[in-house]
Amino acid sequence: MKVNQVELVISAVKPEQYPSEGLPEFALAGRSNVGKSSFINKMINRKSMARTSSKPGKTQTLNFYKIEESLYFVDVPGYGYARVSKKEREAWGQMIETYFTTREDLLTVLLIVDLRHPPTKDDVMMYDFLKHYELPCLVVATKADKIPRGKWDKHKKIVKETLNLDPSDEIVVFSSETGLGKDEVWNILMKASKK
Ligand SMILES: Nc1nc2c(ncn2[C@@H]2O[C@H](COP(=O)(O)OP(=O)(O)OP(=O)(O)O)[C@@H](O)[C@H]2O)c(=O)[nH]1
Ligand SMILES: [Mg+2]
Repeated sequence: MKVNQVELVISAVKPEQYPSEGLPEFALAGRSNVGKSSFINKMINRKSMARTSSKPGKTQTLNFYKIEESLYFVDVPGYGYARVSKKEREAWGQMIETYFTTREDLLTVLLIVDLRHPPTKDDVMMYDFLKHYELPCLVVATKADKIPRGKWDKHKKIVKETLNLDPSDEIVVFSSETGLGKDEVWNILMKASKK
């Protein structure tokens, strides 16, 4: 998909603030600093529409990006960032759980993991949480540019095995640096939004 028009509609913390147009929605989930915001930027051809940072914990709210008046990407704060207080972690959990479990417009959750390393315990928990709520899921294994091409398949297999990936869930090797996997992800999302 060629993206020209993108708008940050709202940074929400509670359901009353979610957009109400009923457009198909795709949410990002993943560890803090894994590359969720960078993924969005690559998908929409913008350098810094979704704010990124080399420090974890950049994204703190549910950020609803409207794309071409036809769908939303929702950037979600990452998990597994050790330097947040217990109280903040609880608030995060509440916000995420409410969003993922009640949002009817949510079509697919894109679980972003780091292709270089086996998924963490938190990644596995997140995946199990999504399966528990029967949320359709696409795994995006990003930062592929950081390892040699010859190792991609081996690492992809480790990601699948560690998550115990359901055969019905797809996984795409991705790079926000090079754009690898971008067309494949768009194809999957377009298919999902036509169902
Ligand atoms: N080489 C490379 N670097 C990447 C890639 N994706 C993200 N990064 C870098 O990883 C860091 C974190 O990226 P973000 O997109 O801010 O990560 P995030 O998941 O949104 O982080 P939080 O908002 O803190 O949860 C930044 O320094 C990015 O430039 C990638 O595909 N390749
Ligand atoms: Mg972010």
